[in-house]
Amino acid sequence: MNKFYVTTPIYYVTAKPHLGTLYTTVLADVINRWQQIQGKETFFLTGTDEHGQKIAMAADKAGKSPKEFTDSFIDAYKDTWKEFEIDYSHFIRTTDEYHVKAIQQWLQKLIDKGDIYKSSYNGWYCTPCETFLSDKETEGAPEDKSQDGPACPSCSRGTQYIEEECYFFKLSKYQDRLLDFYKSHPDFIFPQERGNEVVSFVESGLKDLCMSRTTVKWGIPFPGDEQHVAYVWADALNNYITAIGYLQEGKQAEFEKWWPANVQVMGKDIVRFHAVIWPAFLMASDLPLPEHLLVHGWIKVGDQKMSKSLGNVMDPRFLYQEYGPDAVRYFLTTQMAITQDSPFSLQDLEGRINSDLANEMGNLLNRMVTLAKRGGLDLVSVPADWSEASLKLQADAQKMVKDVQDYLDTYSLHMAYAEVKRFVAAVNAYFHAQEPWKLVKSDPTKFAEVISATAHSLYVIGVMYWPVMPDKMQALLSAIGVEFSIEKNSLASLRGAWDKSFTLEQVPVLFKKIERKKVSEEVKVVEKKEEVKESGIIDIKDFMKVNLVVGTIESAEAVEGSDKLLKLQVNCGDKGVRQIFAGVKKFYEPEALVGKQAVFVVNLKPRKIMGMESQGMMLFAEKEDGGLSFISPGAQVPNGSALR
Ligand code: ME8
Repeated sequence: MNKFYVTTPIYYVTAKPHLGTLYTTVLADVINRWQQIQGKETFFLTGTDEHGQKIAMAADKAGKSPKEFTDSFIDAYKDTWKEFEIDYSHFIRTTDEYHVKAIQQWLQKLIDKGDIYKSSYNGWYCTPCETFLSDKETEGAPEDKSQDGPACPSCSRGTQYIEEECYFFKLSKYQDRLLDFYKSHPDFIFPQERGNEVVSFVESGLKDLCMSRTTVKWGIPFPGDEQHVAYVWADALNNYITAIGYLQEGKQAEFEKWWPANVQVMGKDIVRFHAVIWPAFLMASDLPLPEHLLVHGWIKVGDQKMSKSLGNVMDPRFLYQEYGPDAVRYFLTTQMAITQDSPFSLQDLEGRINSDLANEMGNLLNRMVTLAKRGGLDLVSVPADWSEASLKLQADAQKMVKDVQDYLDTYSLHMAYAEVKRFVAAVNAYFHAQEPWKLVKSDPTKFAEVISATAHSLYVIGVMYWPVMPDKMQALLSAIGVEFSIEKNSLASLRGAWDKSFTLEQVPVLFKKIERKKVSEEVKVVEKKEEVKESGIIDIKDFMKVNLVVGTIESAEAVEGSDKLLKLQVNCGDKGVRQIFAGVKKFYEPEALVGKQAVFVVNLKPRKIMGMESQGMMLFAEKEDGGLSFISPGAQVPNGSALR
């Protein structure tokens, strides 16, 4: 099969994209490009999920119609993907007309088949996840249904009780077929541990799924019963087939060409939807199931998942401007282990840029080209003989390519690229051991051989890293005279003996070393004092606008690169755990603040500090000596207590 179809989830457009959504999308892009250099014809789908209660509520809060609201974020998604070289084939929006029509036809098909029936639903619902909780998940729910219900097992937020007429999908009917499928396809889900969780969930028993809502108006009208709109996941999951022509006139051949998907990439929050409901929908539609699901862990900030609702998201734009797209793509692909949750920090990102990219790779290219040119070697030809060390390097390159291929067959991206990184280190070791700076005078033949082996190695590195860093690897390859194209420089071009000639060009600065200074400047910009408004008398209404609460500082750490800032995690009770920056490094050791109650403003517009959000302000009193002292209540009070 020479085709490859890869998808990302379609993201809820309640805000601009963030580092978490970028992570998934970069992984899918790397997979897509990897397939391209293997000579496959590929289709890469991404897009946005635009219906449902969550979007309707967010739009309402913003004072916009749902469509106006979702429209306002689309450019931000498309621009960010463009900046990060995300080469998608199609961007689907679930408000697209072809999708809406296909969903209505699909629902009708299932109604006709008897897989959808009308009844009524009552139970607890999590709006942020757009999920109905199972019986097991609602054990211990409050008697009083008007209260917030049990915490959602996925996002830990409160749930609401709903009671309404709805259409059900006979999910329970597919329980045995699903279990048989998992058994006969043990590699359906990568990594496999995530598959085990799914099997035990299905084994514990599936209930039929509510497929429509009457209390939500923002959705696809249910065929034949316009009081109902399609449940948002019933609408969203099918994007993977409507985008390639499912149930659209004249598109059957295109649909059959691409479906089933080879791999569908997602975070672990939505694995149940994709590994249980989605396959059951496909079974009911008599369609084949996707080959694989690739399920990755969270990008975390401290102990928390990075998420729009927690407000701790890192803005991809900041990373793009500060570090460039390829370095960020490199970091996300190679440093985040797909199997686990991984913390993200700018310090780690800068560390990798400086050591892996600027030192190891950039310097190697630079030193090789500079030295070769100094030795008069603008054209590097194939030597008559390869030394033992060069043959060893060549064998190492072949092995590395094979190992990468094996790892990528199971979508172990971070493991695969760890092999390329190891090879870069091996080439550096070879280059230094050969001491070409001495050979340039003493043994020009050997010198030319070392340069050729290094140029061949850089060629292999350039092609192998192209899926991760398309722009920088094209620059690397053109420095050794290779105009990159997928057809000419595919994986196949790396196999066989080393027989290439290279024309050495001027070396670009591939990756600039990051000076910590740069980050401090950023901090200074953010720290710049807001203009103080002319002081004057205010009335009580003005005072009441400021939401002051007591919170407990759960953790505190110094912000590296800043001589002023401490980063605090503050438990503000029902106002949540807030990340708040305070410019008091000079006055307090971080440990001295941990466990203390203090006063915080919690309705300030969030500010970006080093790309992270500060979600409030800690209050201090000025001391006589110019120092600052925090303000605490006279007695221990519950977190979130208001000041009046
Ligand atoms: O769930 N770390 O949309 P969504 C890693 N519309 N990945 C993260 C992340 C983090 N901190 N935060 C988000 C939806 N993601 C539905 C999907 S598909 C038919 C419908 C990524 O906007 C990750 O891929 O909440 C996660 O699964 C997805 O964003 C959730 O995006």
